[in-house]
Amino acid sequence: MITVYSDTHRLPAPRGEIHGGELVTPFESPFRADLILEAVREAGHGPVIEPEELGMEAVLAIHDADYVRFLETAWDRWTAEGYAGDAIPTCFPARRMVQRRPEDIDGLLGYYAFAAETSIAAGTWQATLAATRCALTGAARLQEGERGVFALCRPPGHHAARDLFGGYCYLNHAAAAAQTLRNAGAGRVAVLDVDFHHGNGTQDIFYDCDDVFFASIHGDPKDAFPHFLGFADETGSGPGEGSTANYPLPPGTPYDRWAEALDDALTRIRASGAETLVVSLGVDTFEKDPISFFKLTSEDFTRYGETLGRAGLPTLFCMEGGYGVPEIGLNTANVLTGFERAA
Ligand code: Q9C
Ligand code: ZN
Repeated sequence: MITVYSDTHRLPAPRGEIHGGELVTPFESPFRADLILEAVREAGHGPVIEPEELGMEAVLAIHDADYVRFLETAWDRWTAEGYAGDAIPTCFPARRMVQRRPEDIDGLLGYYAFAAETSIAAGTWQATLAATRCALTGAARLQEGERGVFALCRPPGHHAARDLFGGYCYLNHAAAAAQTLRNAGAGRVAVLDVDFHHGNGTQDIFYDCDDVFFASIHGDPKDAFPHFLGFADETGSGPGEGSTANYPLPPGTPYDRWAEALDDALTRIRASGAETLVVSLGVDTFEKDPISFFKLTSEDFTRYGETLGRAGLPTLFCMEGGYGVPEIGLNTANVLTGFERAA
């Protein structure tokens, strides 16, 4: 399987993440992509290709233009204030406050963030744009007839909404690819989000849209990030009513229970008439993931890769989460290997 990857992910990234009241080394670190690249190479998933230098059209199709300009300029504006650390949002437009775009960088950070663990640093913009280009290049290969492509996106994307960053995400790579495939006449497109966390950004982008079906299997938001979206009664709105399916699952969920949700999601995706599949592939469902609570084993990733292969759709995998342990490489490669075996 072709892997799309850019070294740009390595540019100076946030040094700290607020976690348990401390500023710790971010869980979302360059080391993740190194492990994953090494494992997919070892499993024979090549060639590894560079993303194309694409324009901004696909990004602006799913993100607000002022938000994109903010992301592009935030670090320079932050350092111009004389601040020495990462750009971290600290004040948010909460209930009963005015939802008006501020002028200053501290205000803008809070306006465009939905969580404070995700800071902005020197290379954040370049890295996230390169990650979107990995997904878009993968989408182009799919249109040329590839059966499956892996976009090794870093930082991840599925928490980024039209005009919000957070959950280690700034631009939504899977959503940009899905919209691009849709515009290119791919028929209906489905996004299946198997990251441990709910794909709140992707859901938000397609919530009122009936030609992109969105399904997410994730830790119940009553116990897990992003806390404020991803409940089972969120099913879409307007023309998109019925085009969103959420499967919130409790702490300790083992593979069998998780796989039942996957089967149901795939049944819904088939019924939607989707002709192309974009998978938001997070491997933080692993039993040893440091910030999650499902119990999948490394073999389970192969098993569900096979299930995805049997679904029979051209499939673009976009890397999302998975943290802390060396197995994130193997688990990712296992999904792709299972897919290719069954496809
Ligand atoms: N202090 C993705 O997997 N923080 N994002 C959780 C830990 C945010 C995960 C709380 C987790 C975001 C793409
Ligand atoms: Zn996640």
